[in-house]
Amino acid sequence: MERTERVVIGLGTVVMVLFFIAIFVLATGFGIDVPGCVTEMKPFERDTLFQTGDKRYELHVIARMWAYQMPPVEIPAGSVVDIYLTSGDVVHGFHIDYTNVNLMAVPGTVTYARARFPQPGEYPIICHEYCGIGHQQMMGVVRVVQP
Ligand SMILES: [Cu+2]
Repeated sequence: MERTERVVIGLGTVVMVLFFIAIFVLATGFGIDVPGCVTEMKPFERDTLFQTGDKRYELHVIARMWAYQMPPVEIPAGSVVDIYLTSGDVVHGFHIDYTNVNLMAVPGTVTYARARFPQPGEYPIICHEYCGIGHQQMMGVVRVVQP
C-alpha cells in the first residue's frame, strides 16, 4: 500500500470517528434525534393537538391536497412538541422553519419528529415535496407565545 493511500484511509477513519462522536454527543447531550417512521402506529383519521405534560404537546397532522389538516397550534415558548404526520392522498412534505423538523407525509404510514420551540414567534410550515397543482398553497404556522 502506498503512503498516500494510508494517509487518505487514516484521515477518512479520523473524520468518520469524529462524525460518530458528534452524533452521539448531539443525541445524548442535546436530545437531538433523527426524524423517523413509526411502524407501530396506524395512520390516524383526525388531526389533534393535546397536552401531555408541562410544556409538552402531541400534534397529529394529516396532509392532503393541498392543505394540512391540523388544529390551530398556539403553544407557550419553551414547549416541546411530538409531531406525528400522515397523508390522506399523495406524498407531501412538512418542514417547520427554524426547527429540525423536515418530514415526509406518506400515505399509509406515520412519520415522527420532536420539535423544540424556545423563542416566541411564528414558525411557518411548508410542503417541500412537489405534490401537484396546488403545492404552493400548502402552508401552516406554529404560533409560540410568551408564557
Ligand atoms: Cu403537499
